[in-house]
Parts: sequence; structure tokens; C-alpha cells
Amino acid sequence: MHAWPASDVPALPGKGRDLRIHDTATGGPVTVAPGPVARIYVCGITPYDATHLGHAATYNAFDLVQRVWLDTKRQIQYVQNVTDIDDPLLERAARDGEDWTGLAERETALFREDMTALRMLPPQHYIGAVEAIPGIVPLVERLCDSGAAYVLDGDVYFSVEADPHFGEVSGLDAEAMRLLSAERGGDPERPGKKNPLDPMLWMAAREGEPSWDGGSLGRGRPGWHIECVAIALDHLGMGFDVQGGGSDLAFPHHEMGASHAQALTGEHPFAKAYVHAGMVGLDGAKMSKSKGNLVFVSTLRRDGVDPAAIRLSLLAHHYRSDWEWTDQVLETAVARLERWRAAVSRPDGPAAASLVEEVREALSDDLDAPAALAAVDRWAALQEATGGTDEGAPGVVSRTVDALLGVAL
Ligand code: 5CA
Ligand code: ZN
Repeated sequence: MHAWPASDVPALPGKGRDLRIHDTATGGPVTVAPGPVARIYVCGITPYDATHLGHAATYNAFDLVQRVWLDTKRQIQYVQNVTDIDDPLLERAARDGEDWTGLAERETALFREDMTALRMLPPQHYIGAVEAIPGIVPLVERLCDSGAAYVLDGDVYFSVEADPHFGEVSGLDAEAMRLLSAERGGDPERPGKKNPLDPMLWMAAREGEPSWDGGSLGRGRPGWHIECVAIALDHLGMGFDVQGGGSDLAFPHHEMGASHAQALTGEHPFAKAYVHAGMVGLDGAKMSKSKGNLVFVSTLRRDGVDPAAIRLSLLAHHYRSDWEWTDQVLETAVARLERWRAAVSRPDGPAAASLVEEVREALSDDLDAPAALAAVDRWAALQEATGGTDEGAPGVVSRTVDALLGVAL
């Protein structure tokens, strides 16, 4: 699949800082990507509805990761998937009497437009589940051959016991895992499974549903976790730096993915850090396509909201906190954008060298975007109150906000 166009990222004076970020598996901050090449996999959308602000907030977090790395001149290998075949997609297409491929293509196209408008940097490899199937089948076959997978009425399941590290990503106990598994696409109640938590690797073809050639597995379609594993191993290999997604992916998705990959390769870990963004809510509940309590990026854009203001709304919250979208959040961002634009439109201003360092410091410390915004706010307030004589300053501020926060002033 093709991704979306990249916006330019201006180079900044001085030296960028290494990123320290919270890792779910160890429960603490880790310095990621020590070498010159940084490898990141971010779970992509299931394209059965438009991009809501929860999605946008999560992709904003991983866009910041890239921007911190680019500031250190690291080379980045960034991979993202599109879950363009899965139950929710088929259910929505059936509900609306629409072809599932048309639905997936349309919503993926809209996602690209939203990402472009929000100035999220694109992945180098943007891979759909359907196009990954030829790579998924041999992995499932290998897991079967090694005894890490088993067949139940034609469906193939992964045995969580096959990975001695199972449970280390989320750190949850068995009961919590069971509850989340039932909530998030698993089938712990299905009789005949070796362990109720075992996730499906390959689903045998169902009447009236699309299916693909699965070699010795028979016709069917891939499970969700093996999709991301196949794509990540193909383009990044084991031991890549960051696996990212919203906190609802820690279990089962990232837990199971890590175990699939570790059982396949005998190596550990799948990713060196598992990074999770908080959930954005609306009216007291997590924004979710299944609940329907959504604010779409595309709706705001159509209503004339500046994408830079949407982005500032996201940046005003620390990526790990859960927060609520309200009109007030957007109004605050619109006002901030106006203040910043007025401040950088003057020919000179207060010196900005320390501002660049403050924004760098804030982002390198677990992506503290609110602290970065506060630093820019202080410069803008000084500009408004007293002004300054530094002719380069407004340009430096503008480029800092552009390069490190993705906001065009
Ligand atoms: N296709 C899978 C990942 S392989 C998937 O979870 N798709 S999704 O469309 O449901 O979600 C895409 C990303 O947005 C995931 O990282 C998910 O954790 C995140 N996300 C979903 N809802 C919210 C929300 N309310 N707030 C923050 N992030 C969210
Ligand atoms: Zn994924």
C-alpha cells in the first residue's frame, strides 16, 4: 500500500537529545534506539470508520517519537499496518450492505488525508493485512511444525505456553488477561482450547466470508496478532526499538504478538520497548468505533477547523494520560495557535536559543508535549509583553514548533 506524503522537517540549530520513554514491559523509562538507526512499528487502523481523535492522539505520540529521533539525525525505519481484513470490518460492511474492500479502501484513503492534514510523518512501509497473507501463512505453518500451534475444528491456535516470556509485556495476572481477552477479540470461552487465552492464528474459511489460500492450513484468513508480527519481522526483524499503539493494545495484541515472534525465532525480545498511549474519551467513555461516541478528524476539518489547532489540542495532553475531548480543549488550542502565530509574525523578538533546548528537553523526557507547549507559551508571552531585538528569533521558534511538534505556524 502507499502511505501519505511527508511534510518537510526543518533542521534545528545545536544537537538533539536521545529519547527516554516509558516502557510498559519494564514499567519504567528506557533510553531507546542507542544506535544510528531507529526501528519502530506502530499498529495501524482497522479501516471500517473514519479517524477519530483517539486515533489521532495515538499517532501524534509516535509522530513525536520520530521527530525527536530526526532531531538527533537518526535514520528511521518506520512500519505501520492496516488491518484491512478482520471481523469488525466485515460486520460493518454487512450492516451497510457494502463491499468490504470498498469500505476498507475508502476509510484508508480518508485516514491518509487526515494524517497528511495533521502533518504526521508517514511510515516507509505501509502494509495491509491482505497483502501480508503470503508472508503470514509460512509463519503459522512453522508454529504448527514446532508444536507452538494446534488445530481446533480447522482453526489454528497459538499455544501461549510455547513462549516462556508470555505475560511479560502487560504484566497482568491470568484473570485480568481472561477478561481483556474476551473484551478485545479473543474467545476464552471456546471449548477445546489448550489454554483459554490462546489466540487464533488462522481462521478456517467461513461460509459467505472472504478467504485466501493458506497452503497446508487450508483456505482461511489470518488472526490479528500474527498480522503485525509477520509485517514487523519482514520489515524490521527481531529486537526492533519500539512497538507502539494505544493502551488497549498492550493486552492481548502486543502480548500475543511478542509471544508469537519469540516462539518463532527463539529470540527475545520482539521489541525493546512497548509504548502505549492513553485513551481519549468523550462524554465519560473511551472513544470507540464500536460505541459510536466519536469526534472525527475529517468532520472537524470539514467544519473549517485548522488542522494545526487539532494537533495543538492533542499536544496539550501528555500521551500517556487518559483524557476527554471537549469543545473547551479545541477552543484553548485555537486561542494558543492564534497567540503563537501573532508572536512569530513580528520581525524580531526575545532570544529563542533556550526555547529550542527547553522543547528538546521536554520531548526527550517521555514525550512531555505539555511542557513543550508551556515553553513556547512563555516565549510568546514575553514577545507580547516586551518584544525583543533578536531578528532570527521568530524564525527559530517557528522552525522548532514545526520540526519538533509538527505544527506549522
Ligand atoms: N488495527 C488494529 C491495530 S493492529 C487497531 O487497533 N485498529 S484501531 O483502528 O482500532 O485503532 C488504531 C489505533 O488507535 C490503535 O493504536 C488503538 O490503540 C488506538 N486507539 C483506538 N481508540 C483510541 C482512543 N479512544 N484513544 C486513543 N487511542 C485509541
Ligand atoms: Zn497491530
